[in-house]
Amino acid sequence: MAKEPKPIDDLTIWDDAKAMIKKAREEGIETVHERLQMQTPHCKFCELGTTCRNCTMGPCRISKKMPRGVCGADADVVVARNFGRFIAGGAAGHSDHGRDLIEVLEAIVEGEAKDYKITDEAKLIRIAAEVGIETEGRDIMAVAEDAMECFFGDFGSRKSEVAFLSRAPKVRRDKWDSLNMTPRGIDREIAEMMHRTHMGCDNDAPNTMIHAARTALADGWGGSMIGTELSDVIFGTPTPKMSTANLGIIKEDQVNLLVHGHNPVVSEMILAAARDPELVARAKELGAEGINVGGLCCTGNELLMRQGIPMAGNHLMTELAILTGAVEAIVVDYQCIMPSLVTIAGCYHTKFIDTANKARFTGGIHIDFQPKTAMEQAKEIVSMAVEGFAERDAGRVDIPCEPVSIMTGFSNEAVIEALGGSLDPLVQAIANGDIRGAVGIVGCNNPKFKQDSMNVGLAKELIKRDILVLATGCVTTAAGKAGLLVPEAIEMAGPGLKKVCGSLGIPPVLHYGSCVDNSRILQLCGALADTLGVDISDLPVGASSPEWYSEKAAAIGLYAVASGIYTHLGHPPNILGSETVTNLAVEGLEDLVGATFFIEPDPVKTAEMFDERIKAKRKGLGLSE
Ligand code: NFS
Repeated sequence: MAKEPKPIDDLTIWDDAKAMIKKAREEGIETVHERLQMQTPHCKFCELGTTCRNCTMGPCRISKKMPRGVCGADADVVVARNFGRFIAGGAAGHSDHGRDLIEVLEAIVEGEAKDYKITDEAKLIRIAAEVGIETEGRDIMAVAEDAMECFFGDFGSRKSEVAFLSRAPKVRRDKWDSLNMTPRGIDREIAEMMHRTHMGCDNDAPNTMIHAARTALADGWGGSMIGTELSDVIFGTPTPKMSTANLGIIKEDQVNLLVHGHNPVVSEMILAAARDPELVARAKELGAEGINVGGLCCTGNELLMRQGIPMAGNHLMTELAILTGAVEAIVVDYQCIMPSLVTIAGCYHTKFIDTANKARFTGGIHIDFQPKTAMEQAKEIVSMAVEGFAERDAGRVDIPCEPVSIMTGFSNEAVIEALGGSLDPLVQAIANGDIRGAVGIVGCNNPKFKQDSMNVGLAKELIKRDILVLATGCVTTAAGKAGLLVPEAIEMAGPGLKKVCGSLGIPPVLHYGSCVDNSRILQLCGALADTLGVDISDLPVGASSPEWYSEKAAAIGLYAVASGIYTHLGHPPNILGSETVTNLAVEGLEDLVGATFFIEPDPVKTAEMFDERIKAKRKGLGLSE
């Protein structure tokens, strides 16, 4: 590489990551950090969002010198179109994941998926009743079938709104109606976004942005929410439990299998197969103490929430986990999986196994995972990992640390139970100022940031100010590694939060699940607003994705804002080439939906911004400081 590599201390806040980056450099293995450096500086037009590749009269680049593309589109139109498609990509990812859960439910109903079952019948009945399905005295499979039909219907074009929109306050739904922002069907809004951004269609940037918000809402209150709720129905609703995190969860004396991706349909079955006595016996025959399943990214979060498996790391730890030299297999489904993992796995004995036809990796071992044959295939995968143990080169193993404890499992159901059956104690604590407000910190790592410096820095600053933090996705392991996900972390919190969390025995940063589980936070906000008789935009709450990178994170940010939640991003999406779009995002949306984005790379300043907002919202509700 021509450029001098960046000092390792600038790349991450973690010792385990530093040790593995050092090892990668010594062994001549390239990681995301070197590739970012090679790609820098990035194309200025692309950064500003002013490149258009939507037709072959172009491609065009819009600038002061060349203010219009061949078709006549200006910077506003081009930026809005690009952003709209970016959001559609994110909404499609989450929602297609949600659809996969409906298909598993369908297979259960039809008796075609013997390895899956309805684990939480009470939750199925509850959500079915919520979406208007008759449940009294009916067979659970009949209820499941109706729920399946209802949710499949949410993806289509025959409804005026998706079913779970009933969880949003009436004032909010009226607002969406008046703005043409009500999500009608999930696939419909995504397809319409592709249509609108075809050359010659929606050539009015604000109008395109409104539809982007509608598409994002279809994700948050539709596809993601269906994904979360049906995962709970099929695999169980999370309850609080303890686990561990960081690269130290990888065990020298065990077969290590890491699950990576998003959908619990694959990873839950892998975990079950890893407990198969025959496979465990075979692992022991080969000299291992057992089979250890560790989590990466969001499918890790799914298993952590429900089964308490240990977490190896978040997005920027995925390459580094393989560098321990002790991972027999990395099993992936889809989303957030760097194709570089195949290459790095190839530098070791690690088998890279992909399981989804819609996410295949050249050079990976492909298993076409189907609900019908799930356990059989999961055993085949685990068996590959077990046999791989014999190929491990002990001389190349380096597990850089001991794991730290974390607490997980905070579904809304679990929180309400901990509160004694209703949200009232939480409302009380907010009203008396012990909890001044709440912020969800969600999403990714991005090598453009010192890994987890923002994720952790912001969480610490907020809890100090008695602002409760809900963490999901890749922020989870960040918070966990920083010691924020254990009850003892109340020592880092302000006096009010310390009192409330201390009395409940919970951490001041609650692990709320994977990225699709941000829908849990939406539901909670809806319920809080209803309890108080106000709109979501009146609540002292916020959302943040400090180190975001993905289309999905942008969709999350936009559905949060469109739901009335003031939302922080650590760096801007590629929209700065349009003043109209930028101003709408950071200002204009306030008048429309009662919230905006704000962009701020510094965690302390970000916390101050949230603090100000929360003060104002508390005042608006007539609450004292
Ligand atoms: Ni969500 Fe970010 Fe990916 Fe999960 Fe992690 S990178 S958008 S947090 S794993 S989806």
